[in-house]
Amino acid sequence: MTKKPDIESILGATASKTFLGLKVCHDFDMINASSVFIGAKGATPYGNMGPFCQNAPDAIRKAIGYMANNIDRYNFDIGGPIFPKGSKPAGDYGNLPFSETNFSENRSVIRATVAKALKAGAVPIVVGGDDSVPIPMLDALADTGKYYTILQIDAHIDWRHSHMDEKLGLSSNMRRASEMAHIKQIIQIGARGIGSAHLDDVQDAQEWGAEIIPADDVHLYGITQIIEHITPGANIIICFDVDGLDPSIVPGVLARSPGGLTYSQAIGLIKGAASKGTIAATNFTEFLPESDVDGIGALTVSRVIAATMGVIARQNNKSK
Ligand SMILES: [Mn+2]
Repeated sequence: MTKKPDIESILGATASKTFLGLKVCHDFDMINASSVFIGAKGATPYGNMGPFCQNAPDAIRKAIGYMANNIDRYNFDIGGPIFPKGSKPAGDYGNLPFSETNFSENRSVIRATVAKALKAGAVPIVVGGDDSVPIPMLDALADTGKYYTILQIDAHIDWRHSHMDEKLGLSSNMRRASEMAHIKQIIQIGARGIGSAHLDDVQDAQEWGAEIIPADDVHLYGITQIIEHITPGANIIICFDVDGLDPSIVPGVLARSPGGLTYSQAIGLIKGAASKGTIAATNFTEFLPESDVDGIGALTVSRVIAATMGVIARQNNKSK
């Protein structure tokens, strides 16, 4: 038997409990962070499913632990160190408390924490939980008085009125977003195969004005045309369901669906968004560590988040 070489020790890895070894960042010091990783185990899980993505935040932190000691090295995904000289680094808020019975409390905690981050000027990066998590995050953005464009990356459009008698569940987040006065534009990227949507859900989405770009079109025409859809100067919310990525790079999802986005397309969309407007909030949901294969999905998602932090740190510099 051959032993796997320990690449982590070659890279100088040390055990880190926070994402990328970032400083723990609580309410009062979010002001010193360009963005903040907020771990969420869930919000409004469907009754028979439970909080199936509750272990995502810790699995994602662990997957990028090997980079914690090398955070100042050149990251070719974003053309420089993650946090360039003069920029504010990101922080890690830890995991929010989660109740398996009191879903309204889960939503309140997410909403309040996102609101605190926004007030401090740190872009919230809400990580973990199923796709019900974005709903309270989006709610919190109403308080800013600004208007927003949502860039949703997902294999599913999530336009169900309700599912399993639950209106605030994972299949309804874009429907709920469309009902919020502060959401002016929704661009949905990566849909493929069969999801929760019926024909009338797709028709409602299109009637509202949601721009649906199926994964096939992303592969055929590239991401440039999608970035052109973003209103110039927009405040952008990236709602990233990691099943939008191809299951070959993120096998740790509930329902693997072939034909998903590549890593480069995802990074390109995030960089493209920041070039067109300002990223105001993000979430990364639906990662299911128990279905992952050899940690490849946790690694992919953690790398997308690290690149996103770098993109956000740069946009903060730009605006000053
Ligand atoms: Mn999905």
